Amino acid sequence: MATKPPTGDPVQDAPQVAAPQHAAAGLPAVAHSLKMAQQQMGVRRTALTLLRVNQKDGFDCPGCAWPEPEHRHKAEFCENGAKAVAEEATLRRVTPDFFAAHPVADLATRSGYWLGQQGRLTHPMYLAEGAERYEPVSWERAFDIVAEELAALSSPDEAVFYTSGRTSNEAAFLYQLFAREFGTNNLPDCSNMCHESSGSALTETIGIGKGSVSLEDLYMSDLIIVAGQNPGTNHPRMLSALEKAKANGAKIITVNPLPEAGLERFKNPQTPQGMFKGAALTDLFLQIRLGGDQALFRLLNKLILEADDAVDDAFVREHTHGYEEFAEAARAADWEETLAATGLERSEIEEALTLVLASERTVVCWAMGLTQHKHAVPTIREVVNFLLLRGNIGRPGAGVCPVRGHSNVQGDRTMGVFERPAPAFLGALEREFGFAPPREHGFDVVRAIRALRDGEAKVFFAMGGNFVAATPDTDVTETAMRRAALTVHVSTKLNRSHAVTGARALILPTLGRTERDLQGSGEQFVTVEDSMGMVHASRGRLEPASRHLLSEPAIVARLARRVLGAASRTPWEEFEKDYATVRDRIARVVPGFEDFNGRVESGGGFALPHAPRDERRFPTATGKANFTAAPVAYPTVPEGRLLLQTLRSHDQYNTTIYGLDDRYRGIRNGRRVVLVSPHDAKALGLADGGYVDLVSEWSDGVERRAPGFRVVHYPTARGCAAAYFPETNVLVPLDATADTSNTPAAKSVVVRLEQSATD
Ligand SMILES: Nc1nc2c(c(=O)[nH]1)N[C@H]1C(S)=C(S)[C@@H](COP(=O)(O)OP(=O)(O)OC[C@H]3O[C@@H](n4cnc5c(=O)[nH]c(N)nc54)[C@H](O)[C@@H]3O)O[C@H]1N2
Ligand SMILES: Nc1nc2c(c(=O)[nH]1)N[C@H]1C(S)=C(S)[C@@H](COP(=O)(O)OP(=O)(O)OC[C@H]3O[C@@H](n4cnc5c(=O)[nH]c(N)nc54)[C@H](O)[C@@H]3O)O[C@H]1N2
Ligand SMILES: [Mo]
Repeated sequence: MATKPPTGDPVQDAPQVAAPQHAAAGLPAVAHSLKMAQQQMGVRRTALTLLRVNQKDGFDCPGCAWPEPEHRHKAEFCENGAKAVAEEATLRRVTPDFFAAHPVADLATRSGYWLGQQGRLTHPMYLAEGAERYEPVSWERAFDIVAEELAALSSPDEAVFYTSGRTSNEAAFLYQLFAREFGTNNLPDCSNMCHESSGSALTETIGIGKGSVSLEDLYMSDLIIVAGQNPGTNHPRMLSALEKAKANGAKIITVNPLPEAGLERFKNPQTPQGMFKGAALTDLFLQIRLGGDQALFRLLNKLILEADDAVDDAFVREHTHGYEEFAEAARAADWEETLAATGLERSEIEEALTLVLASERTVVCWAMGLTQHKHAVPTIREVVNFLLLRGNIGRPGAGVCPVRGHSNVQGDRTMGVFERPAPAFLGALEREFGFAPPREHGFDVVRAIRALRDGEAKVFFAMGGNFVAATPDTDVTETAMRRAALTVHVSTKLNRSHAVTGARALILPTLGRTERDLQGSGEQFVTVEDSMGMVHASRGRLEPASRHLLSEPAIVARLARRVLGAASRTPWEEFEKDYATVRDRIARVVPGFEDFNGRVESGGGFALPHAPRDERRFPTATGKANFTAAPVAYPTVPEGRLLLQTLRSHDQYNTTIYGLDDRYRGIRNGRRVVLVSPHDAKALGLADGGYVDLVSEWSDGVERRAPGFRVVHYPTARGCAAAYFPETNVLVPLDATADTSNTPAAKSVVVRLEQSATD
């Protein structure tokens, strides 16, 4: 039977290791994605479903936020998009019988992989206080339970409303509206763990926390720097854009501690020649130490300042602020210190400089390798300095390109899912809906965990995601979650957060992107915003996984009616019936969405305004683009220790595990591996194939331990190690966060590797 989930658990984690690969995609990727899809969906459904991904009349891929090109292929998805779709459109089901057979204590012993493989949730389920099992519950009763617990709070700020980044614009807008009418800005989201550092750095320096380039800009650029990102796995369709840019003459510099296969060579499965030979992508690979990026860009900035005619003086004069102070700091950059911080050779940085100076149009792309460090915000500000110096913002072929993760994480923020909303946004809500939204800032992810831990928050509600597995310091977080009076998860699939609950818990099953959404006024579509600020419609076609599912907008609307009652003048019923009425309100509240319905229905979608990109206008406090001059920082690691980054394998989507392989890195059938450079391994006496415990050392003196990882000798930068999350989240201290953005520093954990007792 194609659609049967695996039975054994713990699933055998027995890593087999081969040499890493040097090219991504090609035939194996196509074969791999079809195999996974057919295991979940069968052959016919696989064909029907995958052809609708990212088409104008189809649904937006629930994978990453990479934009769709103007000329779409018949198959506008990638291997990992196919896996994301299969995971949602699976024919496997988690029914009330399943919950009867598996007490919560049993679910808590299962791996995330096993939980996810059981299939789609079909019924609202309730775990009563003291009960051992979830039991089916009606939607009415479920909303009553939430209302009861919310009413029992001594302040609305004792409730936390989390959002993951798959939620549509319509659902996100209603959700934040409900939270604020209820009375709190406690709206943490996955962005707090993701690109918050980008948002913080960009808002301060260019006035808007979003990227400034389109796909066309990438195609037109002379130089693309890809820093701290692994697109071969996490944004595979980006490789097509890089290939096209290369064909147009662009150079690519890759800055990464790991040689990632996708950036070395791309075998485009959509072209016959690409399938076999493929295109080399990276021209210069800078194998940097973890956290060395700010130092690298600072030195490049010094070298630009010292080169003849390299600074765009007119741009600097007309459009920027803070140049003098920045230039003084940059001139003080030190070669020796930079080489130590980055682990690079002088000649490599000189080679990079040559490419930088030869480029008239430069784009810098980045993702979690830059955002998840203590000094992430100054690092990204330094990237901005680098681009400003040569006028590389607000003209074709140039700009900042933070590559977003979840498919609508950017849209959720645009819709107001933010614990620190702008006063102008709150003002617009107040005018439109006639209530006074709370003005005080709410909890972000890390603060929400502290509040739960300290008994200051008592109700935790999640619109998607897998909070306890995605967040840092697993033991602390799980203990905190268990202190809650009520935990509620609106989910498509079973995950660990359903097994680590408050005194009472609810699972509210919801429609996925791929599914038909029928409401009172007929069939609905939703909208999303991609990583480049393009908004477009998404329409599911599949029969819903169960007739008991409600859509996310319907869940919020019904909950709001039940909780807010007659006090609310918001037409929740109408919103549920017809999402176009939600878009009419968005059009009046959120700048850039004028005539939202008209523009989104006419096909293709539209681009949101972006002042720096469109008119070289910088809506910052100074009215200019701001140079900044933070001191250079980089992690230092005590003798005998390594700096660990926690990252994604090829077969996972955040906490959703598709399989146990990481094909490009040569790892199969296991996830408990730690990649260490052969030099470090030798110095530390760690044989390839030996087993170690990872022990994290942090200033609070607590030793956090993740046992039983197979050592893999791997060509990573010296002094650095890598292992997959969520298994390693137990090692990331809750208080180890980025300055300003408060993002967990998941890419720089100081660890000691101890021989496992069982080795
Ligand atoms: N298939 C799939 N697609 C996904 C996801 C997924 O899990 N699976 N997740 C989605 C989400 S939410 C996100 S945010 C994105 C994440 O996309 P990525 O940011 O690509 O994800 P990571 O696996 O965390 O990889 C981080 C990369 O940065 C490098 N790196 C780490 N530290 C440093 C550093 O200090 N400096 C530099 N220069 N490089 C560094 C790592 O070696 C690695 O190549 O992907 C999205 N797309
Ligand atoms: N150590 C470490 N930790 C990290 C990271 C790291 O690099 N290292 N990366 C961080 C990043 S970048 C991110 S974005 C976070 C991700 O954090 P989250 O977004 O919270 O986690 P996901 O694993 O993406 O959530 C998966 C769950 O979402 C639910 N789901 C899927 N689709 C839908 C839908 O359409 N609607 C609803 N309601 N639910 C749905 C399913 O139940 C599934 O189990 O993790 C962060 N954690
Ligand atoms: Mo993310």
